[in-house]
Amino acid sequence: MADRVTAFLGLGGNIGDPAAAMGVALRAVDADPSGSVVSVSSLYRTPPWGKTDQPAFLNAVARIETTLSPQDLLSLCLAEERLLKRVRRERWGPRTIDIDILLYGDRTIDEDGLTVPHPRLAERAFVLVPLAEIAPRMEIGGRRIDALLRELDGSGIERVTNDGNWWRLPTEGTLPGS
Ligand code: A4P
Ligand code: MG
Repeated sequence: MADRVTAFLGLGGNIGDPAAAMGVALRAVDADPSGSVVSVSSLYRTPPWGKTDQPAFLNAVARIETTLSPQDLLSLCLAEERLLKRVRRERWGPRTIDIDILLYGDRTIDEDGLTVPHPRLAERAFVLVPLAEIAPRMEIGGRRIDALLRELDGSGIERVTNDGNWWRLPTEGTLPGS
């Protein structure tokens, strides 16, 4: 059996029912024989970053264990995105669900189509706030998360669940496309 590696996934969405879509994606990752979901952050409502004239996002971060290579983990994430009928439109624009590989063990990967750690990780409060909740002592590029967060504008980020169990329950509402 291949070694299990700890990886962190960032999930977000701002159209349809992103919480339900993220729940479906995380339950699929957990059910896959390649690994399991170890812990998930609370859900956060976050102001849009990059392209700001779009609805607020819901974001969360998950710690997983996986036997997949980084490339195969990306394929699994992209397959989940496709299943959830994400409509790919403008860069940084609205999406039903986006799943990014934030970190894969302590590996640095710079390939066509896969960059790990995620290149904009340290600039994004919508990623670092949920990441800090589940991995407060984590360092990124040799710097602690809390130090990185102090340099970012986290205003408007609002925790909307009490804990990280939201993904286990099928949420009320209609899934995009269902
Ligand atoms: N790719 C390369 N590295 C990775 C990685 N580490 N994880 C490639 C995942 N994918 C990676 O992605 C394009 C390609 O990136 C993938 O096919 C994969 O091969 P995409 O998701 O189609 O492109 P995108 O998401 O439109 O662009 P980009 O730059 O990835 O956008 P982001 O960074 O995902 O940002 N504001 C808030 N508040 N919350 C959000 O979640 N999200 C975005 C999207 C913008 N603003 C946001 C949020
Ligand atoms: Mg992306």
